[in-house]
This record gives sequence, structure tokens and C-alpha cells, in this order.
Amino acid sequence: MRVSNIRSGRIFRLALCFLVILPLLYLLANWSDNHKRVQRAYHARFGGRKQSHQRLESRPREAPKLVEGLGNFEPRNLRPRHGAGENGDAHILWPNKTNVADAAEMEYGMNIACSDEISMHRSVRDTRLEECKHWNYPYDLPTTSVIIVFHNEGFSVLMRTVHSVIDRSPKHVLHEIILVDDYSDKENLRTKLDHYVQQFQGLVKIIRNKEREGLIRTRSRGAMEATGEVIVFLDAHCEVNLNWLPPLLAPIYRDRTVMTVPIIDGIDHKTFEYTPVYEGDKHFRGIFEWGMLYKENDVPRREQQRRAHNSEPYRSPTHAGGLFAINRDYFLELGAYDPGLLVWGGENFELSFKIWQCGGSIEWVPCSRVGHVYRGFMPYNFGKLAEKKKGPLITINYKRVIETWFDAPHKEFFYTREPLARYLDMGDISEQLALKKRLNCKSFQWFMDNVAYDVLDKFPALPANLHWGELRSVASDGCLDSMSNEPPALMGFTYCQGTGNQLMRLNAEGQLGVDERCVEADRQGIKLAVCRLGTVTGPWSYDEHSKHLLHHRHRKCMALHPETLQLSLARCDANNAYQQWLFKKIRPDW
Ligand code: UD2
Ligand code: MN
Repeated sequence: MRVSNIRSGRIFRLALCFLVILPLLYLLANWSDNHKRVQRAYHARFGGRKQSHQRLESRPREAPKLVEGLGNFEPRNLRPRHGAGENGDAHILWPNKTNVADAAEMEYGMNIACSDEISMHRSVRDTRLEECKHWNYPYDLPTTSVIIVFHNEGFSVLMRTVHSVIDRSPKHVLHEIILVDDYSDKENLRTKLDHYVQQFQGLVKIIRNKEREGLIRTRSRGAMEATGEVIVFLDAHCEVNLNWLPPLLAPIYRDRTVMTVPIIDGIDHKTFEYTPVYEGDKHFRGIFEWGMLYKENDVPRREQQRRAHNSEPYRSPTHAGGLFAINRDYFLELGAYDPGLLVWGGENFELSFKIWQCGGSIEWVPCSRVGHVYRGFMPYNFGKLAEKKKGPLITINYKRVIETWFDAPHKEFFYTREPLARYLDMGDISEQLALKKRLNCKSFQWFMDNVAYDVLDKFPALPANLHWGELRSVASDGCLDSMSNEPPALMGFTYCQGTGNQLMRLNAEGQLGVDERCVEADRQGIKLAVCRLGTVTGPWSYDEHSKHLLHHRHRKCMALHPETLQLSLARCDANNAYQQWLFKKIRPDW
């Protein structure tokens, strides 16, 4: 009895165990499982606290992705448009408007009468590589301020720039467009603009300089006033192409020290025809020659091969100047542009060298295309700022830039190519040198070795000038002159004036140069020619005793015809004063 009692007691307790504890255990296990699931979901959504925050920051920002279908920012259902200049076609004015067109060309360097007849919203030819339509870009790209500086631009051209930006940029990214008026004094432009921009309800802002500052300082001012994360500079005569902005912003979104540059298409200044400068799928990048003229060169294979797709951005040593995107704070941390640079020119090099040497980079973006009107000539003067500075203002700008960023050997190349630059007063660059030191910037040699490694192939190290100056005839009162001609052309002979057209340089390798051109000779005469890329050698030598300029290949001397004053090669004759020449150093009077 007792035994059975005890036994039944045990069975009861065991049953109790099963009935109560097991479900409890089950519930407990389930709860903790659930709890972990909820925690996981929470972390995924809100990123959790410190630990996952760090994870977020170190996670690389999303890169653009090539997809099968249309890219996420590609325009869809574009309706074809018809009318003057649509599809970027040339628009030809009626013959009875020729006078107006000519007047506009004279005043603006472009045919504003033609522009006036073209819609503000005209379509342009899609000049991109086919592949460009298939990139997905991150949605949360940085907000952007587009900055357009202008001085006396044609109204319709300026406003078409603005409309094209609004029509072809994602709304949530385009933060503002800032028009910075560099003291324009054309009648009506001010009131017309103020009135016209009202329709944009604050998206387009106008700020005005109290005096003429030049484009360089005006851009720096625009950057200061901008409130977007990224700033994009455009000239006041541009039309952006389809889906131009996301590909420019994507590299900056991932790395704030990248400056990006769109590929520039051409808009004809007479007909407003929109055409690519380079056809096909070959890419080019910005370099320079030693006189600091901006040049473009094929992208070297080494750089091509860094990329998986031909439509991806590639690195470039420099840029043309007008059109680019950069993180605003980064631009200001770099000191914006050197405020000592005046009006126009050289600022593209200053910014490029500064970015590369101080740890950033420049990328050209094939999928971002922007049209730019290349004018027939520069329609404005440099105003009071140019009067204050004696000597050629642009060369002064170059001198500031090379004295800040070049090293001694490369500076020498610049002075060999521009001998007069040595005498120019470039002002004080101590602030620039201090900035270079503060930012711990790398040397120019580093830049040449790692970034601009293709420059020397095209523009080799310059041998020193053995002689330079005006090339005066001993027999006749006059000098050799390139006559501002474009090569190929005959060299001229005129009164000695000490101008750039007459500044000849004979280097230690026999090359006779005038500005970026070379002087050559054949049976037809003495010629202005394009210097052969990649060489610095030439056929000439100068004998100080006989005063002959000898052409080695032809074994003849440079001679002046006594009557026609034409230049040619003649059999050398020691007694003929018309074959005698003197290099006379030009002493600038500034
Ligand atoms: C190129 C650049 C230009 C600039 C320049 C100087 C391109 C396509 N263009 O010459 O952006 O970098 O080289 O190095 O890369 N402007 C002023 N104040 C002035 C003079 C000009 O606001 O005193 C404006 C002008 O209205 C225009 C912009 O600055 O919107 C650039 O001037 P540009 O078009 O005459 O220069 P560009 O294209 O010949
Ligand atoms: Mn321009």
C-alpha cells in the first residue's frame, strides 16, 4: 500500500513536471527567440546605437551600378519637340536679319539674335555613350547649388542655361541656382533678370558685385553664398545635356575630396548648333604646355585600365576651368581661388594643382555632358583691375600659380617659354605658400610622376634659350613677326615693336620659337608652323660673329629680300647685310 502510494506520488509529480514546466520552458525559449528577432529587425531599421553607428560610418557609400534596363535617373517618355534649334540643330536666321546678327556678334561674341529665336526649353542631341543610360545612382545624392557668374551676357543665352539646369536636374537634388552678376552695365539686363526670375519662386537667386571683380573672385563669392552641399560652376552660356547631374555628384558623394568635370560639348556661336567636340568613344583629359596654355590629350592606357567600363569617370591632371562640381566646404577649406588672381585665366591650374598636391583628385565624367558656347572673341575688357596691374594680366596670374605650386626645375621651363614673365610683379604670394604648408601638400614632382605623367611626352623638358628677344635685321629697320597668324603661314617682317608676336627664342637644341609656335623654313619661305608634339629640337643655329641664322638641313641662311621684304632661305653670304640678324632683348616698360 505504502509502496504504491509513494509510487503514485512520484508519477503525479512527474506528470506535474511535464504539464507545467515544459510549456514554461517552451514559452521561455520562444520569447528569447522572438526577442532576438525583434532586436535584429530594430538594428536593421534604425541602426542601433554606438556599435552599429560606427558600422554605418565606415561602410563605403553606395557606388553607381550598371543595370540591364534604363538607369534610375534617366528621363522617361521624352516627347519629341519641333521648332527653331530643337534637337540642338543649327538655326539659320532669315537673310533680312543679317545686320542684327552681325551687331550681336560684335557686342556679345555670339549671335544673340539667333538665340532669341530658340526656345528656352529646347532639346539637345544626346551626345553620351549608349552605356551611360544604364547606370543607377544613389538616390540620396548631395544637395547642389549651381553657380553661374556673368558679366554682360545675352539674356536669352543666360536664361537658357538656367532653364536647362532646372529641366534636366533631379528636383530633390537641385537646391538652388545662384546667378552672380559681375557688375554688368548693359541697359535693361538688370530689371529684365529681376523680373524674369520671379517665376522660379526663390529657386533662382541673383547676387550682385558692387564693382567689377572678374570671374575668379566672383566665383569664390558665389561659393561663399551657396548653401548646398556641393557647388557646380557653369559659364553663363551653357546647356546641360540629359541626366547630367547624378553622374557628376556620385563620385563626390563617395569621397568629398573628388572634384568632377563634365565633358564639354560645343555650341556654335553663330547658329547655336549643339555638337560634341570629340566624336566617338575615345576620351581626352586636361593637361598644359610650359607657357601654361591649356591642352587636351588622349587618356593614357594606364588610366583607361583602372576602370571596368568606358563610361566610368577617369582621372585628369587639370580642367578647362568653367564647368565643374566640388564639395562646397572642401572648396573653401582649400581657400577657394587665390584671391590675388585677377579677372580671367590661370585659376583652372591653380585649383587643379592645389587639389591634386593637397590630397584630392579630379575626375572627368563621360556620362555628364554640358554644351558651352565658344565665342568668336572675348567681347569684354578687363576693366579697372587690368589698369591697376601693369603688364599682361593673364601672365601675372600664371606666374602666381607656378611660383606657388611648381618646383625650381619646372618653374624654369615656364620662364624659358615666357622669358618676360621674370620681370612681372606678381604681388604677394605668402598666403598661398602658407596654405600649401598648412595643408601639407605634396611636391610638383610628385604631381608630374603620379598624375600628369603624360605631359612630358607631349611637351618635353625645355632646353634653355641661347638667345631671345626681337630678331632685328641688320640691313633694314624691322623685325621678324608672326603677325598674329594661325599656322601654317608665312612669317612677316615689320617695324620692331617688342610685342609677343616678335619675341623669338632660339633654344640650345636649335628650335626657333615664337609663343607656342615654331619657325621653320622650306623653298616657299620662312614659316610659322605648329611645333611637332614631343620634340624641342629644331634646324637653326645662330652665329654671333657672322650674325647668320643658319638652317642646318638646307645649309642656307635666313635672308630678307631688299625690296619685297619677304623672308626666305638663301645661300649664305658673309658680305650680305640682309642675311644678318641681331637678337635684341625686349625690356618691358611695365
Ligand atoms: C575659359 C573657361 C572659363 C574660365 C576661363 C578663364 C570653359 C568652357 N570656360 O574661358 O570658365 O575658366 O577659361 O580661365 O572652360 N565673367 C565674369 N566676369 C568677368 C569676365 C567673365 O563674370 O570679368 C563670366 C562670363 O560672363 C562667363 C564666365 O565668367 O560666364 C567665363 O568667362 P568666358 O566665357 O569669357 O571664359 P571662356 O569660356 O572664354
Ligand atoms: Mn565661356
